[in-house]
Amino acid sequence: SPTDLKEVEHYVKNHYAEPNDSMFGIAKGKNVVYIHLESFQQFLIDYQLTDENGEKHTVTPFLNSLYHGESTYSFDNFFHQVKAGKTSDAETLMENSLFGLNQGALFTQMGDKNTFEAAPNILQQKAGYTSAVFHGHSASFWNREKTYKHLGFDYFFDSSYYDVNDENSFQYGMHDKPFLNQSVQYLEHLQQPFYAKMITVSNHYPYSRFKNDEDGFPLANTKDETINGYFATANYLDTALKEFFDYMKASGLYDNSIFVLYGDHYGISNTRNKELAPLLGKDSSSWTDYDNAQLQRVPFMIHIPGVTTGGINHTYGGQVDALPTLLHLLGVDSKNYLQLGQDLFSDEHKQVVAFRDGDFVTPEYTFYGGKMYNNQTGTVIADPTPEQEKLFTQLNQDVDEQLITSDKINNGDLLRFYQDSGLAPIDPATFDYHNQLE
Ligand code: GP9
Ligand code: MN
Repeated sequence: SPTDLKEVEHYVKNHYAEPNDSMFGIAKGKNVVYIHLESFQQFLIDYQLTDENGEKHTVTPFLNSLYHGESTYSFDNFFHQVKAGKTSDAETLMENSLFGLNQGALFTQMGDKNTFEAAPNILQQKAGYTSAVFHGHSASFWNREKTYKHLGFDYFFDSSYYDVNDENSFQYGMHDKPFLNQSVQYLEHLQQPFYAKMITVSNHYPYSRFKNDEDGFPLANTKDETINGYFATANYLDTALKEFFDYMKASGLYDNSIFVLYGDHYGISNTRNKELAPLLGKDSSSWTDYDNAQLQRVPFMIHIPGVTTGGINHTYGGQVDALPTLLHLLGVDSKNYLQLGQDLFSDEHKQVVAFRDGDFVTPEYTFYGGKMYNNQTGTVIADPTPEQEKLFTQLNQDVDEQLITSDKINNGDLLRFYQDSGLAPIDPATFDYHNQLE
């Protein structure tokens, strides 16, 4: 209702974080290539897997080089915020700076009904961007085809645009190397500047070996097959990305593009983490929910060729913060949009990261599974001081308010009433993803 919209607008105004002057517009006019790192957790970065001979193997040498490079703004306290909608929830968060739903997936429940003011739409209307999604799987998965039209994506290259066969694919679509290889021909033909998203899948559960993975990265040696395969499929993704960057350089697109890499959600679920613990140098017997929470970190890296002021930023944030961060780098102020995250580079960015179920993490505290932990010790705070009590109440309120505001917007389809963005409404019926080659 209009009253709900007023409350939402009030929240958004109060929560807005001003851009950082030194970052605003540094990537203005550049192509944006989003790279979705399937099931990729932060602990893989810089990880070395020890094989049965005691030899160490770096899992993601290419991503590590980006992560540590001077042309990449990397984050090491960035968390996924998805729930049951998994990949699609990550997309919801990254494209809209809104959360997914507390139950089920927004893409399937509302993706083909609601009004959105998503990244492709904003960038098209405010900065003349063309937008496209690339994904070597069927268009109907997660209701993507319909949802992307509502998000304003101009193009969607699904598996029908690729040469897919039994050898180069599995149940979730094409393996990353042929997928990225075949994507470049389409990418090259997009009108620039473009906003493109590459959704990888090889590093998807069950992380099993497949034909043509010629690298033969070793398996881990635990009792859990899922954990054992995870490093090898992540390594395959890493090699695929290295190749993709080489194609981008060869095509001449690299210098005029920025690359935003993000992990969508965990790959190893909490029920398996005790088995994973020894590989992380931890003791399974003392593993707690505190440790589970810390493992919800995923990569967030913004690689800007030519820039030399990158580095590892320790700011706490989550996927909801990605869009305002990106818009500001592109020189588009997020002020007038109903976005719930905050620019990670802003001095006003509040370091409270909400999980979808109301748990949260801050630099000092972790609230997970109904318990409050001290990050310094990793132990439960059994007797909070009065100041802590007050702070925890405040943090809980902040988190609830953000989540409730998101639910109000989505459940009430409130963006259909919103006027102040200055964006013309999009007509989903104008997009045809089946005849998009000249
Ligand atoms: C498949 C893929 C997987 O198209 O994006 O989604 P997930 O199972 O991770 O939600
Ligand atoms: Mn996923």
